[in-house]
Amino acid sequence: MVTAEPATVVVPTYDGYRAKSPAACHSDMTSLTEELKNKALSLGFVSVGISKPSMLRDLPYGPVRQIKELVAPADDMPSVKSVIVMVFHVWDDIFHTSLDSPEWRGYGLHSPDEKIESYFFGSAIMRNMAWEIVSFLRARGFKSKISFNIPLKTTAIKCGLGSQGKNTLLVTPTHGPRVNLVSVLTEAELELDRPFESDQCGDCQLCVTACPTKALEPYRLNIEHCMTYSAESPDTDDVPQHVREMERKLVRRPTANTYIECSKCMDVCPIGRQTS
Ligand code: B12
Ligand code: SF4
Ligand code: SF4
Repeated sequence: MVTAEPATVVVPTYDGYRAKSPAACHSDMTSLTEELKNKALSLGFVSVGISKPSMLRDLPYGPVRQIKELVAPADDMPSVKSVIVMVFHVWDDIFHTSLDSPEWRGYGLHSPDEKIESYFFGSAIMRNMAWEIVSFLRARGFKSKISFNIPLKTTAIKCGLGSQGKNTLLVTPTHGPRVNLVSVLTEAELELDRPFESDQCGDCQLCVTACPTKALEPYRLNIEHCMTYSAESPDTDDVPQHVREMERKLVRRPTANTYIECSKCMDVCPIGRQTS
């Protein structure tokens, strides 16, 4: 009887490209995944999960008003094999601070070729941390990039990192919703995590009742009633007058071009309060 030799495949390793058996590939995949996760935790992320494009087919892609076009991982990086989501604990108001240039007027009121400077400090800090993961993967021969263009909350659920709360945010078991998210798309094949299955909210409604403008129904946000949208869109006419007034009264503005985005629906959540 003649049996076929296990197929050999070529995988990138620390010391370049060389042939490997499938068993060796599997253990390489496990050790690369472990090393990558440990690296992410040592950088300060509180958790990290992994999924792949074929498990992310039914997510809410497309435009969110004029705010953002959410795309599938393969539309952001055609050769993507694994999608990594990393969770960053936001423990200080600095992470909610937004700095816009004086020309900023709101989504949809600028042409795409206008150069407008805008920084959200939570994203800026996470982006720097996530670059370390991109460099880690690139040094091992895998094309990789940071992405904020995929729907991060629902992708995080598929990566096993938490559930979507009644505030519509990702609620993590350890830090509740008091987190920000960033993803890295990579050509590396990594071990996958299982999607998070349960709902953690139960009978709680604290975020829904705490929202100053009543922008929330359970699991649903009325975007134009959210003070974050109102603050980010100072000159649009789609925000109701009473929301605009409340936002001008309640949203703190440390300097002329900065404001601290509302985070009431994150702050009140009892989940993960001990660690947050
Ligand atoms: C657009 C956007 C906004 C918009 C619109 C928000 C929205 N909910 O869409 C505005 C400007 C209002 C906004 C506000 C805020 N945002 Co924002 N935002 C985003 C962005 C870019 C996309 C969000 C998105 O996916 N919208 C699409 C819609 C379809 O998603 P959805 O609301 O979750 O809709 C689902 C549910 O409503 C659900 N649903 C509807 N009906 C029902 C009924 C039932 C029964 C159930 C179960 C579900 C359900 O189905 C819908 C489809 O899946 C992400 C970054 C990213 N790339 O993902 C950050 C992001 C979601 N924002 C974030 C944060 C922190 C905030 C704020 C707290 C502001 C702040 N201080 O930073 C507020 C919170 C407001 C709120 N409660 O959602 C974080 C969330 C972190 C977390 N813990 O999840 C993100 C991930 C940014 C980041 N990089 O960390 N945001
Ligand atoms: S960010 Fe503020 S205004 Fe927007 S839904 Fe949360 S609590 Fe309400
Ligand atoms: S405050 Fe309550 S309802 Fe809102 S997300 Fe947290 S557990 Fe869920």
